[in-house]
Amino acid sequence: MPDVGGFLVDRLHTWGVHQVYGYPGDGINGIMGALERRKDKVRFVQTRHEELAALMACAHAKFSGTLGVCVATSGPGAIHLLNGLYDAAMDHQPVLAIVGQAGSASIGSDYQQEVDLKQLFNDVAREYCHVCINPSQIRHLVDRAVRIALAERTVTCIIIPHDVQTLDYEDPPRAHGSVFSGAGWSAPRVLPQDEDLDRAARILNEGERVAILAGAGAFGAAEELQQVAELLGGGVAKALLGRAVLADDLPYVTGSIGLLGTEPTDWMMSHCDTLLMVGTSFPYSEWLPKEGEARCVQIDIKARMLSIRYPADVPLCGDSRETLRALIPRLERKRDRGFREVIERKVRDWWALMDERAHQSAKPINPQLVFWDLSPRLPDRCVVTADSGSSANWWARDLKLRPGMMASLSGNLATMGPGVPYALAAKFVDSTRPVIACVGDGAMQMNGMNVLIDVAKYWKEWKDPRFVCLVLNNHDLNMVTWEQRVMEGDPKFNASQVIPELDYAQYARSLGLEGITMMKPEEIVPGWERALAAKKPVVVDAHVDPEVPPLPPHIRFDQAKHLMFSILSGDPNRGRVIGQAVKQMFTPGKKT
Ligand SMILES: Cc1ncc(C[n+]2csc(CCOP(=O)(O)OP(=O)(O)O)c2C)c(N)n1
Ligand SMILES: [Mg+2]
Repeated sequence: MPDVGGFLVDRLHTWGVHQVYGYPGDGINGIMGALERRKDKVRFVQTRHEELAALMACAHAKFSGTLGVCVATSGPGAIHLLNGLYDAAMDHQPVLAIVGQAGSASIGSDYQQEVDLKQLFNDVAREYCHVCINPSQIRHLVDRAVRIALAERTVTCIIIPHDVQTLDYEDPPRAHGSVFSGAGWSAPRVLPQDEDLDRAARILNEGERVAILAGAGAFGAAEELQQVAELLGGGVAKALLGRAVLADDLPYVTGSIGLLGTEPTDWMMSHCDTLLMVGTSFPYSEWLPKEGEARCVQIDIKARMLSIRYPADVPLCGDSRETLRALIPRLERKRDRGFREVIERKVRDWWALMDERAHQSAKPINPQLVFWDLSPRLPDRCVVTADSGSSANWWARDLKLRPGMMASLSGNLATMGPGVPYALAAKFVDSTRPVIACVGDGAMQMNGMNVLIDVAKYWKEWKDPRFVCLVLNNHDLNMVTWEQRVMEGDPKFNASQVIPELDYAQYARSLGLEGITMMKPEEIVPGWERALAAKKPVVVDAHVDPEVPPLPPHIRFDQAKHLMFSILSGDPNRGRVIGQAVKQMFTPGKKT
């Protein structure tokens, strides 16, 4: 019989786990030894930091649709995992964290590296977090932690004191109190009741102006969403996590929603009489129709996510694709296509406006132009990640994603630092896909630079070497600078917002990777062509203007007032801020 660590790894393998992300420490030596002896079955991927291991496990789940696993030592290692685990929990990703603990005999003695991990992980892993105190327990701990993570789409945690890891595993005896668990799970087909589908269809058929909002839960239901949008004559907006659910070249796809959203989405939400939400928990209700002004049908696989952002007349608990399939035969094709026609016109106008805004001059480069020029060059099947920061704005608005592409960011936690670890995890999931990470210089200094060390370590094993890390080099924590100006009416606080200068291209070269610097608008297109044809990973260091405002689709009066207040009350960059804001706000856009 193997020891507990060995049984753990074997059981994970039985569950279909082939790689785990992590970092060692003496609190998990028993598990590391077992992984070493089984390295042909389950690969240990060493990351630079435990937070990166957890973020990569989250991205692994996002891009593969399977379980992500991360491993860390007791105390400090376990604590480092937390941010990535919250990212997974809040974006509903199945991730298992396995952490060590002080030896069982010393627990409760304020021992070195002894942290109450059960208490610490009980929140993030609230569906399942347990300590292994008996070798026979490990079997059901693994079976339950994996099944619950997959079935509930959540984070689970197993804590193993380090002496227990090397005790001999024994199957539980046939005796009172023994537990006999088994491995294996496949997703069920979850469908609402027929009468609820009928009620939903009635509302959708009665509506005259239908808006659809799709989120990450609609992934895999593109065909059905298109059919529904066709039948109902509506438009489809996408929450950030649902960025790749439908291609942006469809004429009725209005793009993203919210502060990082588009004008056609905003118009559609404020003029619809019926809202169909599919697999989304987009949090900002102020960007949805006003309560009472639209009737709502919502589809979500998790009942707890129903009717919390907008009161749903018919909340449908079900799988997006299956539920849409069941709805389609109940829907009538709307004869009046007027709403659709306005949406399509607004979508065309919006893209023309994006084109114009991207081509406004800036100092030295308008960040939108970097994304605008990347958009038509995006390789087929690429994965595009973004970070929290202004990169998310331009990623949300200026890239036209095509069918077969994937995209993600930290949606609900909105943590800084996932852009590059997500991108590396995408390569571990499928190295034939080209990958592009779009991150700010703050996020690059926080996490991205560390991950690049791993990129340099692993890239030679990839089937396709294309991996581009775009750094928006603006010497600023720009998103927050704008939030402080617009939401609070405060001027830029240099001590908190300005970040140190660094040559990212040079840094990439020091790791044996390629570095490309974009200093002038004319360098953008040749830079992208070189980056996307490179035979090794590339860092694109784009020197972009921090004073180009990431404007919401329509800037509200109170925000504009705050902005003006901040400008007048001594923002160190007031002259240029006014210039860029005015240019962006009053770009007329081409009307079609
Ligand atoms: C871990 C964490 N710390 C702080 C924040 C708040 N925050 C959100 S965006 C941002 C600025 C990001 O700056 P940078 O990466 O340089 O991107 P930019 O907006 O300048 O393009 C900050 C500080 C956060 N979301 N997560
Ligand atoms: Mg920045």
